[in-house]
Amino acid sequence: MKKLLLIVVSLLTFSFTFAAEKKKKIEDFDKIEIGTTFKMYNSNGVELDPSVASATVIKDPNYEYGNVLHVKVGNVKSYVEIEMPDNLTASQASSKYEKLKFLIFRPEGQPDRFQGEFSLWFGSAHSTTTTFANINAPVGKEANLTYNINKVSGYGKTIRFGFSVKNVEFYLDDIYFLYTDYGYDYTDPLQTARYHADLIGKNLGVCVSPNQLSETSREGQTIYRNFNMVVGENAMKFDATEPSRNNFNFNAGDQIVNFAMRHDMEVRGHTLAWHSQTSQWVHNGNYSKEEMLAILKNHIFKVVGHWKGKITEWDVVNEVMAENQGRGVGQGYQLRGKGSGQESVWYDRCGEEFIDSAFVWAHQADPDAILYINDYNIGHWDNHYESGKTHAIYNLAKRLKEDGIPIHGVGMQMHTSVEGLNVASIERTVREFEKIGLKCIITELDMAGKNPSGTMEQATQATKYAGLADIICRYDNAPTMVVWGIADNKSWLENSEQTKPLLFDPTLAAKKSYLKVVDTFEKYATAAGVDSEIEEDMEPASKYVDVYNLMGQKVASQMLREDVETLPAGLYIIGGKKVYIR
Ligand code: 9MR
Repeated sequence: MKKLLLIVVSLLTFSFTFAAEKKKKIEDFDKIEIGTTFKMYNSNGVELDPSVASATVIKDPNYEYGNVLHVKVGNVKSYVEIEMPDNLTASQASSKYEKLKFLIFRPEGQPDRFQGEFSLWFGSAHSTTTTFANINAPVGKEANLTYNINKVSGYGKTIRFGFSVKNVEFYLDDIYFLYTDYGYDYTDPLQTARYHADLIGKNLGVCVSPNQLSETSREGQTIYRNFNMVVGENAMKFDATEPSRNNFNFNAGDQIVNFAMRHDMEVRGHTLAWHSQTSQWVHNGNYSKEEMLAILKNHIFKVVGHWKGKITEWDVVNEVMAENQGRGVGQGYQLRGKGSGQESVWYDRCGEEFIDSAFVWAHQADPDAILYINDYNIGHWDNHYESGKTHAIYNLAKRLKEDGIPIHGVGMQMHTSVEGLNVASIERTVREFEKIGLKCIITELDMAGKNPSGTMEQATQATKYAGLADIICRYDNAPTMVVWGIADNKSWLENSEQTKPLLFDPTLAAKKSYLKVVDTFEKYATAAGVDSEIEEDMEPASKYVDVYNLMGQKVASQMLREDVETLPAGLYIIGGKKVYIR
């Protein structure tokens, strides 16, 4: 008799409350004693004498139960100063809050024309000045004004704001910060992309350095809670692993692998044969072709061998394509050659066979590892400056595969821009590789913006990140998307704090881009129905199960099936299926 066993790990009770707009009150003056004065400053931060500019709390002339701030500006552009709530500092407030909103009332007798710039400071740090324009505050009517906040640093505890208009008077009330609360709690696994990616067997990865991996730091936690794959940003490169000939140092890489194992994450190995970050002794040694190949072979056997079974996939060859190719499918490829200014030490001294050999050696060193060739400025198939190089690497990967070389796929680094990325064109490339039986994954994604404060641009970025995640969810030959860094302020890209290329902001709060990626993985996990239950046709005999973690290590032998729910929270493989225990 067949028995239907249901272990419900259904998590339908949670809900996402993304993207609600919230406000934080700064001041409404109602609890401040009438007659209290606030300081006024000029645009150079010099405090003004009350005879030049004043701000006094008065009873609201339009509403008997409330107070307002009566601001009088003389012949100097003047700005009122108000303390922020909760001891907020300039840097905290300006990174969390997006807009300043307040009510203004201009009494009868004021000129109709009210034109100028609006300016805002946090403490003495300048945040925003608008362009000269009509300010929409008609005489005799209450008006709500809203201005964008730009991030500043510093510890100032006040805001200063006002207009570049002289000889005016107005009332201020109901001053608020506005912000978007995405309702994201990173300590709840169900709200993370990782949770959903795990369920559908896809990888969302991030590059890391060992110093980011403390489990007690918010950064370390952000990494393992939100991502299920890591890659060493520098730790496994040639210069890090073999600093002098045949002397290997696996320390930094081991820290990454151990962290990954503690958190059931996969590891990508990056990278074995690359011209850059190859130790000086290789460049300077004046080695013959045979010696160079022997050096590379030894390196690959030692490094891949050291992490055999622990590193799932390797970038075997990195950035070997010459930059400007201008060629189509079937028209060959050009490698980084001598005199091009882009030499590869391996290609120069060994010729193309170093590529074929590197793949063969990596495969011999770990037959289970998935092997990639990786490059930048590839991914867009048609009508794009990347197209020629995309076709060239396609031609090379196809050649390798047809020659029986153990290559499994192509890694598109995708150091790209919000403006330059065309998701449909990337999908076309994934499909083209699928047709020739190769994987095609995203290995070093960052998407820089052009406009330093653009909220619109960040919305577009979110849509494009989600578009790429969507490809990862739909194509079997595209199981992986790795971002090149966690927070916008910590990236190899210059000015990244301004161009905001990544998924988390400098405070490690999830950006809209991350939340859209979560939504995407969740959509496919829900459609696959994998998070609600496991069903098994089991004979009564299999009352006991072995339980494995995601690295395939056994964590419990012959456990009573109904007891699996007592396991510590996490993902397990039970009866060949992923099961989430809350
Ligand atoms: O992000 C890496 C940075 O910390 C290193 O200084 C740099 C040195 O070349 O390498 C960066 O990572 C590169 C990656 O290994 C290969 N593709 C391009 C990446 C960005 O330069």
